[in-house]
Amino acid sequence: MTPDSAKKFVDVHPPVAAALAGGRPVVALESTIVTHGMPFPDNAAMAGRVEAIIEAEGAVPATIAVIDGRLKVGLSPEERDALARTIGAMKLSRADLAFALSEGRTGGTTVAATMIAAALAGIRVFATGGIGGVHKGAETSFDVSADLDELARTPVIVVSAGAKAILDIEKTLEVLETRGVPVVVFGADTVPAFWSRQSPFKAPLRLDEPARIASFFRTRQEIGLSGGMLVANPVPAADEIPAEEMAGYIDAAQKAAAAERVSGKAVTPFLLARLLELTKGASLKTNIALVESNARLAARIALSL
Ligand code: PSU
Ligand code: MN
Repeated sequence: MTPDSAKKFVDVHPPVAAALAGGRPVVALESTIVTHGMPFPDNAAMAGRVEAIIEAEGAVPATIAVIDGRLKVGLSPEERDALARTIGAMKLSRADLAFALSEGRTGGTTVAATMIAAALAGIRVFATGGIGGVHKGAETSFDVSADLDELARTPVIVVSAGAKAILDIEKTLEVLETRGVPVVVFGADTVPAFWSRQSPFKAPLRLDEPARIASFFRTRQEIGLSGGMLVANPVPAADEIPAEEMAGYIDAAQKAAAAERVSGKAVTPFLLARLLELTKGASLKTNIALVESNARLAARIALSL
């Protein structure tokens, strides 16, 4: 698909179009976190706050979603709120993004689908919470997120808090390395584990300034390497849940998923919802804090680019 043939499916929100035309910084945001990752009304509040943070940093936010078969790059506050309230929205990745467009459906875009849309629109920086990765037990379930392949092929910088600790972080790092995806930890020597600042795994690469991340991305493109880059930004210390404490909850959530035979696309939303109950809301509070922190860093990288 060439960007030209894609144009008829895409609505670029006017402030986003103006920023892109003027060469001003834009940060893409995903929407599966809105439709499947958090309950209403926290999802709506989070989506608004994250956009405000990006604006305060001097960049233009572009939340990406599919609404009634239109690929939206940037939403109005009304569209954002309506999406947050939508019941039964699809969860759209590379495999089903075009299905939603062709069938006139509504859905949240995952990291993979948001990267595709961002690249189509000419947006190079994208902020999310956590990426999908290799699930624990993938050696029998084969559950490996399409986000990893997308990082390998689509030229977008994805700012995350690492891979969710519900995943097998070590295997996720192995796959990223195999596919040639740089993993840059921002300001730390170990890979963060989403709700927690630390994991046992050493940072593959470390950079401490947004401008250096922008420069690294530019250099990759200048030497002709295709594909994206993962930035892992540890959750702010004040908001973290220690890894030992999360481990017990994650174990319980995983046992529940196995007992209820949850599979495929339903796994990540199921685990997140179960953790929200088990932590009595603490996991959600941390999730919101880390998305906000990632949005701030993404805006600073976009400004440097
Ligand atoms: N991080 C969150 N909440 C989410 C997700 C990430 O805190 O809902 C979503 C992202 O959209 C990511 C997706 O791309 O989960 C991964 O799903 P899967 O494991 O099915 O590929
Ligand atoms: Mn999966």
